[in-house]
Amino acid sequence: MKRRQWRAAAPVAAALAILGPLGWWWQGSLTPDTYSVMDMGHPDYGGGDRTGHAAMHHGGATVTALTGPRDRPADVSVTLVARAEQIHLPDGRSLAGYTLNHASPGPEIRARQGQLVEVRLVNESVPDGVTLHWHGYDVPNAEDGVAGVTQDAVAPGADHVYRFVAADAGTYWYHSHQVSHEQVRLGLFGALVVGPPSGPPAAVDHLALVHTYAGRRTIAGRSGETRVVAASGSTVRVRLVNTDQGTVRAWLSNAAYRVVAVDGRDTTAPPPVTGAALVLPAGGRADVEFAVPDTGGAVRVDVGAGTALVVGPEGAAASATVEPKASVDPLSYGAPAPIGFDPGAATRRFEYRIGRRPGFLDGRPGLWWTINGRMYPDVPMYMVSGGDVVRMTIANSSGETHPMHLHGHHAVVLSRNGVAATGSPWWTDSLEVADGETYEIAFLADNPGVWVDHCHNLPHAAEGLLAHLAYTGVTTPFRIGGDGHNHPE
Ligand SMILES: [Cu+2]
Repeated sequence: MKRRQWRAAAPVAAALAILGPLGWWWQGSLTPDTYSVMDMGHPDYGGGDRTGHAAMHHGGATVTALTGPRDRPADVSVTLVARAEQIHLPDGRSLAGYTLNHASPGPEIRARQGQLVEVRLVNESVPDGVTLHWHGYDVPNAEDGVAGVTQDAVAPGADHVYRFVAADAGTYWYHSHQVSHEQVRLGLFGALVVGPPSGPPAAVDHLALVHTYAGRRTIAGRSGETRVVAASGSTVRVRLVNTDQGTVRAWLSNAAYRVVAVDGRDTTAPPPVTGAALVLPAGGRADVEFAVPDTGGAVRVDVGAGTALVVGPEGAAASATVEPKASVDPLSYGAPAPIGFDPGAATRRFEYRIGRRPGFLDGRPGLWWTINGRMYPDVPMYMVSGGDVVRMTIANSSGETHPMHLHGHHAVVLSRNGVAATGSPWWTDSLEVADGETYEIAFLADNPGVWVDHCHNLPHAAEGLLAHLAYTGVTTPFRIGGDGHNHPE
């Protein structure tokens, strides 16, 4: 090649040297139109037994067999009809979104511990299809409601029946897990509250579903103040549920309060709190208990943005206080108690390290989340067997906070940034992991299936911040995309 020709060719060669690998990188990021989450990423056995792996590929159990009771009569029976239509909020606003039985939030489902809950979901007019996931409720896998993993999305005109025993008391919620980053924000959710098996309910037991509709924070669809009537001196339980994508801080004025439950689990010996707010991660719940003053005033429960409950006798006033800077720290709140297993005897140890880097996600360039240095769909498949004691380190160096949500299990927090938990056992299903934080958690693998383990800032999940926990020998016949049009995130 002559010198001049070489001069002309050099920039082309240089461009190819850059574009070639970039093209390869781009192409490698493309996900197929349809795939099974079982074929996604790479199995991680966490140092434990691998024997179930062969079973997984040679006809083990499928998630469809892991249902709640099919024959037992239902104690609580609810039909929820999903529609795409105008939401008419109690605070007078209207917006285009999704409803359940013509309302958002959808109906509150109340049950008692031990009852069989049956919910028939009918999709009348949601074009993308819908599902119901029981957030924080450790249902059998087939009832978990994740499109493409535990069922197909329910198409317009179709229905689907969920059945499960209300084994645990506490405060939970339900929401669609099909195109969830859009459907939850636009209204497809409601509360699930399970009370003790018998006995009278608390004098005042008030549900407070916090949700932001069209930029305005509400409690049960109402912005500003909502009055809750309660007699002077009475004890009140407020069940706070954060259905938003970001953290909510709640605080009380005119009363001390106790945090009596976190993520559906009662705390042990909760001390009274004053001058500190309660942090609710996205998807998280907390029950607070307090006494209405016997001097005639009311208690104000603020959830930020000027939205609050005012709890007290008719007409009683409660002046607002400024949001406290301090927060209740569940790591040291309350008194220790047995957790029922020994995290020191772990049979699997996993890492879930969240980062961020430039790359392509399904062909789209951007700054994307990584799990253990790799990007979706090249993420770990955490493999466990029934009976395993599992430890997981969740570390976040991504620059943003992530409320991490493992389906089907409650985990207990062992430590944060190397500091051991010393309070009431901190059972959680929605754990805020802030940038720079490292949590060590443990759980018992006692609910076979294929479970999503994802960020509940739902747009983050749609951007690939999700992985799965799978039991050896269990597989799913459902597929992402494809004929079922399953797009869970
Ligand atoms: Cu996130």
